[in-house]
Amino acid sequence: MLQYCRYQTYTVRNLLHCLATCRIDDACVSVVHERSVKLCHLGATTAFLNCSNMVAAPPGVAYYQQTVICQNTGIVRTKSDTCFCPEPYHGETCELIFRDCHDMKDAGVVGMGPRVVFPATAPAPFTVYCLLKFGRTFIFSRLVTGGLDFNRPWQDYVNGFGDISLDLNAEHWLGLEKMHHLTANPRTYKLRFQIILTNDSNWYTTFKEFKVMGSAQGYSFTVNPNPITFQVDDCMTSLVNTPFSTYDNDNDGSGGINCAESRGGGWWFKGANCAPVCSPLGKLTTDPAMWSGNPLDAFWSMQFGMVSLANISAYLL
Ligand SMILES: [Ca+2]
Repeated sequence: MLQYCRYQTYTVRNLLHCLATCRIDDACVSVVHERSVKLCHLGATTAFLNCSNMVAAPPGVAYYQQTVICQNTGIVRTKSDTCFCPEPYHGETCELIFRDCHDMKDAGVVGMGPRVVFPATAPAPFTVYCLLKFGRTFIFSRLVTGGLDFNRPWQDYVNGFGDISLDLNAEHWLGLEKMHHLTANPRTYKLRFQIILTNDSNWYTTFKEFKVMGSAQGYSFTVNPNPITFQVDDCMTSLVNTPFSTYDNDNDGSGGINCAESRGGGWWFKGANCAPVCSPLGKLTTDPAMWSGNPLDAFWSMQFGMVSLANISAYLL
């Protein structure tokens, strides 16, 4: 005769109801369901283990031994007794959390596209664009010929805009609040700009120890002053501790000009000349003669010569 160790008995509609009752009870690891009387006995241990209060199961019971308890809304795969974990949770019982795309890479997740992460300080999980082969968490991507308008107000830059689920190009701005929570993770992040020109050449600049402060600091950032690579103009180190600016929230420190307005996009602008003149989100001149060195260009370097920008993105490593 089947025996089990029960600690709680409920009246239930059916076996599924009995299992659901077990799943929301942290102490429950097994159930015995008596169909005829609609009783569900919850067990604090699996039925085949010895325990002090074993009772004999009545005949005709449906018995289910759940050997895995899934946390964080994970669902038990009853055939294999493993957990199916919704992102950002993973691990044997969904007890681990993906804080960023790097965590996913470390866990063996592959591919690219939108994934759900949950940084430790964030109030809720959110979606980022991941390139998992390299553990990249994108913070923005812009196609110069793309359709996404980057000339937006403060709240859009705080919350993020663009739809990263739309396509592979995933034009978007993740949002300052999410950047803040991501870089508040214990991991130290590198920030890398990737610039692709219309001749398909790739350019990178990588900075160490990038961290975006919170709203109280105007979402200013800190970064190690020594870039790892330096293929294009350094547009970051002189802007450390500079608050973010948009056309409707001018924090560029110059009373005579609104840099975000004149450049057509939000950025960490500073000073009367909005230096340094490499906002990746600014306007792009339509005059080819002006492509090299025009302060209104989107992201220029003398090294680019007459070749224009096709895509610029930035990601955390
Ligand atoms: Ca100003």
